[in-house]
Amino acid sequence: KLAPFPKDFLWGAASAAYQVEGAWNQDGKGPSVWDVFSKIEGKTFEGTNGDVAVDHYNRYQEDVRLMAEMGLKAYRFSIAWSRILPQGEGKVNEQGVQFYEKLVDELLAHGIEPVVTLYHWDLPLYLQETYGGWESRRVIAAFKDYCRILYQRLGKKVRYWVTMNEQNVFTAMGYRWELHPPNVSDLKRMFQANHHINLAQAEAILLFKELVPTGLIGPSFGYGPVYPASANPADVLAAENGEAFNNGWWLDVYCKGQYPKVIWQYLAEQGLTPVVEKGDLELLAAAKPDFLGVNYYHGGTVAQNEYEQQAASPQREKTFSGIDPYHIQPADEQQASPEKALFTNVENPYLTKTAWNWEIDPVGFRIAMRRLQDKYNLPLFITENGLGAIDVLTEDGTIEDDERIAYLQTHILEIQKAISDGVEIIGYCTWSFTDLLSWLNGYKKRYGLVYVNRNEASELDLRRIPKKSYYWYQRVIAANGEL
Ligand code: BGP
Repeated sequence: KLAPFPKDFLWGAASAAYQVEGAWNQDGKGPSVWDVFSKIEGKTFEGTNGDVAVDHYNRYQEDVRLMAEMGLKAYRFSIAWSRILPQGEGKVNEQGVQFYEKLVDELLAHGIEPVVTLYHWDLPLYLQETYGGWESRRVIAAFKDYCRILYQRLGKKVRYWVTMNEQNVFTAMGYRWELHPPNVSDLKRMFQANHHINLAQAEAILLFKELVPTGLIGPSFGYGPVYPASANPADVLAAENGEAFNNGWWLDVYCKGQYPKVIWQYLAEQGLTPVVEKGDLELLAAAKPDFLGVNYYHGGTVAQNEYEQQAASPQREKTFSGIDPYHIQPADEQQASPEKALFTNVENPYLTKTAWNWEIDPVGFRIAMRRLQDKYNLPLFITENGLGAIDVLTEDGTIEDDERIAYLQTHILEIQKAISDGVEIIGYCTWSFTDLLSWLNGYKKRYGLVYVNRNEASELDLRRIPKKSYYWYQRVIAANGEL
């Protein structure tokens, strides 16, 4: 028999500023790296960008009303750094701060717990252009100052805070695959920027403990368990390497304050380890998160490098639809891959896939929750999980997204199983509340419980229409997860 969900379980939904807000230059907002990157030809799906997105900035009241009607208990959103500080540092833009104050008040007035993400990838452009973004230590200090403003202004009202969203994804996409800003392919630079992001996060956590003693803070990590392709011990070892390289490289730093030795050693041999200054490791060790935010979509399967399946595995194309942000390794790039000797990514024959080629793996979700709790011993907050699909608005005005319902249902059941296994879970935010901009797939790949009418050519009325999944999730919340 399964244990019930805790009474105060936070049934939520999530979003990120650049993906929903629009209003890209309204009320004093400065440009972010995404405002520029999305306009580079060929970088985003059909040239889509977040200038308007779903205009949440101007329609937040309507959105919160829809959340309240659904019974949502928590809403995770991110703050656009360049709304608060148009240049990322220096003068505060009052109007930007006030927008988030109003949003938080609106949520609280409707009994919805705000969950604030400090950094969901939209670095102020000025910091990139002036200092070189995360490659500069100067940006660590700027991030700390930005956090201070938010802690001071929102710290009394907001209890849950997320530091970095998917550091593993945005560093790889930005510094390895040239698929995100800063549009670089340079592993040495990637590992250096990554180290600075770790330090920025540690500073943000320490400052938080000082200024918001009643709150809870942690990172949101894009976690996927790594499976061995077979019971061959060499494959099992490869899977352990995969766990350390794909996950431990960040999680060990967050939770244990140290880089995993196996990977450090391996990167050192290739001259890829970051420059670590005096005091850095002490800082990392001192900053302990209160919870671990988990974004779960899928895991990965690996084999020892020489595994014969390597030859048989279909080549992955670097197309918009085939992107797997966690472990993309287009065949042509495997040559230059630093993990080449550690493991080889292979297909998993047991799993089906979404229209975007992402594996559907609810059991992997339970494995993830158990593994993370055992390894890091922190409460978990599921900060993202959901299905990207092509949703169709029918002539009678409904959206029958049964596929999404099935996806969410199977994943929520695994949460209940994990709770029954003894894992402590604070809440679950489905990705996403409304439809929104998918970084590389524009508005075609939809995740929302609420449809937004945004079909580029013809209509841009941005009407909100609850999907079938909205009413389904409403019932789930009302029943506290008893499906
Ligand atoms: C996560 C990001 C989200 C969201 C989601 C879906 O990696 O944190 O911001 O975009 O993935 O990804 P996509 O839009 O690429 O399908």
